[in-house]
Amino acid sequence: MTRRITVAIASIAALGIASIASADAGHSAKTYKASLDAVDPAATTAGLADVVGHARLVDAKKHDKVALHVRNLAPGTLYLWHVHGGSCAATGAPVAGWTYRTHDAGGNGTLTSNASGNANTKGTSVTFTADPAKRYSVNVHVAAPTNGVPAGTIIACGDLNASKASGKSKPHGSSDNSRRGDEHGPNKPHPSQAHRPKS
Ligand SMILES: [Cu+2]
Repeated sequence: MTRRITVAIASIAALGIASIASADAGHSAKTYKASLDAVDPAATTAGLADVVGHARLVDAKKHDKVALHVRNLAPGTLYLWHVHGGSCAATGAPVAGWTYRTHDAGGNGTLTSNASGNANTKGTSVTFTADPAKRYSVNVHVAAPTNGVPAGTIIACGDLNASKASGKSKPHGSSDNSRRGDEHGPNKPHPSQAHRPKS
């Protein structure tokens, strides 16, 4: 008797968790961020040991978007990039359904650095829905053989992690004007978060 009750309670609890998770996934936009770092030894061999970047992905109901910023690339050079399934440590295939602002005939995102070695680009999707059970990452590949590193080799990668700050999206040059007087500026982290005591 006792055992049966325990089982019933356990399954109710499991159902509750499952329905909360799925209701949440179908609702508001979620933001994911990635910090890209060099993937060695390929990056160093390619002369890109200091490559860094960041990506921001918004998984909305329909208008999903991803923005990528990369620094310390070779000047004026074409690279490839994607949103991938899997983490940087266990990279899967590029996620289908993304349309990159510039791309090659195969649909690979293309990224061209400026004279300073910086590059910015973005992509959109109407079908992307992050599976909470899966990992995603953003990476950059050399498009051409570089110092013996074969074309297509990943030289920078960052794992996408859900952002705690997904509620406060920052629209282009609007509402922040009201905070101009704040000497710390609108983008500084909140001090109370930085000094949280260790537990
Ligand atoms: Cu890729």
